[in-house]
Amino acid sequence: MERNLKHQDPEIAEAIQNEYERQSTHLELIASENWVTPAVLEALGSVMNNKYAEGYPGHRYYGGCEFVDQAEEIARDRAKKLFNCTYANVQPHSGSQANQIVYYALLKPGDKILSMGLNEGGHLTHGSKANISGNHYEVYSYGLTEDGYIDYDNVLEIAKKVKPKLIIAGASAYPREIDFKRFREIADEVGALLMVDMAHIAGLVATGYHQSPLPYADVVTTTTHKTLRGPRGGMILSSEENNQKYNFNKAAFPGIQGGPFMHAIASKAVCLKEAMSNEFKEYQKQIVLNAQALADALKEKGFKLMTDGTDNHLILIDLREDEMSGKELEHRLDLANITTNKNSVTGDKRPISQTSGLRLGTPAVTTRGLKEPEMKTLADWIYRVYIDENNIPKVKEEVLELCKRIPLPY
Ligand code: DSN
Repeated sequence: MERNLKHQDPEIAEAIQNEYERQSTHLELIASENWVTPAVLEALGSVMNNKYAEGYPGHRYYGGCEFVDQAEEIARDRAKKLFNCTYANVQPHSGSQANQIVYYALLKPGDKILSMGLNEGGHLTHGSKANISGNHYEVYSYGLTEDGYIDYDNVLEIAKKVKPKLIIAGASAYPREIDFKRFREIADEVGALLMVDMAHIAGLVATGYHQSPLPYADVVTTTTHKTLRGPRGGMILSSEENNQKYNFNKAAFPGIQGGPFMHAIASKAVCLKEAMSNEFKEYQKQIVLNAQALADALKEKGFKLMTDGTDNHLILIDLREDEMSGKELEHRLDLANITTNKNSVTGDKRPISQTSGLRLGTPAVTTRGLKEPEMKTLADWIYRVYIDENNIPKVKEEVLELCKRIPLPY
């Protein structure tokens, strides 16, 4: 059998090589992306891909599962140890699937959800009309203060009025620490369940750089590929007691998913082991230091930031009062080999296709090896591109120089 991709399928080999070139010659500031280690990639591209294993370790619907059982048990044990909980399901194919599984376990169609709105920084799967969650459930949204902080009093006020079955905490674009204890108090006051989607901050939670939601939430969902720096995928964490009560396992399989991706599960196990190391802890610390250095440097250049800064890995540039939209700034930066994404911000008057925010994140550039001095340089480049598009070619040249000086880790 031909084992060489380049020989067997030159077109796809070329697309992969081009993507590698793109990643090595661009600075990745998308807050949800990262560069996994070779070990994570090796497990992902392994023969585990070839195995069907519907069910759970020890209870499968297929023969020959002894080694995939081994991998899944290791992954579950590591997830429980890392996040200090008694239940983990590592089968969700993604964060969206993890959320859908939890809804299926906890809710009936028509039940009420209270979550952060998509335009405020919440996630599509937390009840957006464009998503199944927004159609199957009655969704209410809580807002942010004008400068972008979660307004906990407003959450409580709406919760008291609406009496939701489920409150969701967690966001895709929120630069500050989330007070999960406060969310628990609100949920208790109105008799709601609390789900936390910690996808963006899972790496910070694992290493103590963000309060853990596990002591407070009835159930926690996450992706494994953002700050946690693993393969693309999802996980559900809770207590074994809650799994007995709500049966998350059954909601995952056969409720929502069929065969689990055993290659992804093996790879999740590798990333969870890495996340227990001192090196990973240092890495998470640097993510936050870099985000804060970038925020400070952007402010020095005159940019307005939502909440005026950051506690975590991401920054939201506030363009609500600006002539330039998030889309235009994203486009200009793209031309200078700096990859970002436009993002709606609270009170945004521009349509979602334009937006008045730009989201920046430091997980991937920190993996690459950039530190505080480079964050100053980045802010300078962003400013020069923003102020005059004629600066783009020169900035691109400088970005390419930096990419050569600090190459990708492999
Ligand atoms: N699309 C992810 C993000 O960029 O935040 C969330 O799923």
